[in-house]
Amino acid sequence: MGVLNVTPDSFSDGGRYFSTGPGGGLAAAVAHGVAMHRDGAHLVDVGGESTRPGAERVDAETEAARVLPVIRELAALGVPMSIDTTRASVAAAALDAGVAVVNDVSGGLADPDMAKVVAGAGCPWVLMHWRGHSRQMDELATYGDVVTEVRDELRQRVDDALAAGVAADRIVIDPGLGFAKRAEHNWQLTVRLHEIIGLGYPVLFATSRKSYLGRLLAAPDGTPRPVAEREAATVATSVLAVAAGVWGVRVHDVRATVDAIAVWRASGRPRLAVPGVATDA
Ligand code: PMM
Repeated sequence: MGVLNVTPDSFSDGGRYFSTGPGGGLAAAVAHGVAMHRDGAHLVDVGGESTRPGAERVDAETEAARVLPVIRELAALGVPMSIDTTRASVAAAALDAGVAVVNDVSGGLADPDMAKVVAGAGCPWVLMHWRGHSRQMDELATYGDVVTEVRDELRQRVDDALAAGVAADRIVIDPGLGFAKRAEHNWQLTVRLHEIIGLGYPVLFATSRKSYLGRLLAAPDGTPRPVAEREAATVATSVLAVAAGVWGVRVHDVRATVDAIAVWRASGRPRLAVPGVATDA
């Protein structure tokens, strides 16, 4: 999954593909979506609202006005897409305009109408682990055992989706790295990713350029590695997740991760050993 944020303020690519902004953002956004598809993205994930920690919300009309022109053009060019939104109205309009998948970072919690839209469309729905909107999520990062709690809360999101009429084979789950999670929580979810996979649903894993990687690679004086220089770490975390058995990874630089996965495949698709589980090697 390749990231296409058409926002003025997303943490990594904010402003670059801002479709309603000055300087021909629409053409740049469409060209970037096409390029990611050509580089091997099975889905281009179009988002019109920044979810970076502390971000203020935009209204639904603004969000839709950002994403719909991009989606229409990419659909006409045959690029498969997901819509990164927590709003049912934006998801419905994006589905009408040609997206195939709804990627909901709130796991259905932010908008009670989302389940209805997804069930009606019969489309895949990515349910991410979420505890609250960006402005408050840092204070919600309190856990006893983060992996157990994320797993249990994801199971609840899945049960709610099933109860709302979403088919089990349409559900994808995501532990939501960086969303109400500190660095140590993200690493625990990486080390014990098999426990999330063990829920029995396809898993999406999204680490791309996130701040915990910047902190891992900080300079000796503690300055975090800049966003644009976290690519090797992104590739490493994504390949580890693929080797653990995830369904997909969400990245900004599609080519680098696709190349690394090609190496993993050519190497016989080595699997990470899971504690307590016999390998089939
Ligand atoms: N992270 C971001 C946005 N959307 N969607 C899913 N399913 N999982 C994520 O972890 C996720 C997401 C934030 O990153 P961005 O600002 O670079 O898009």
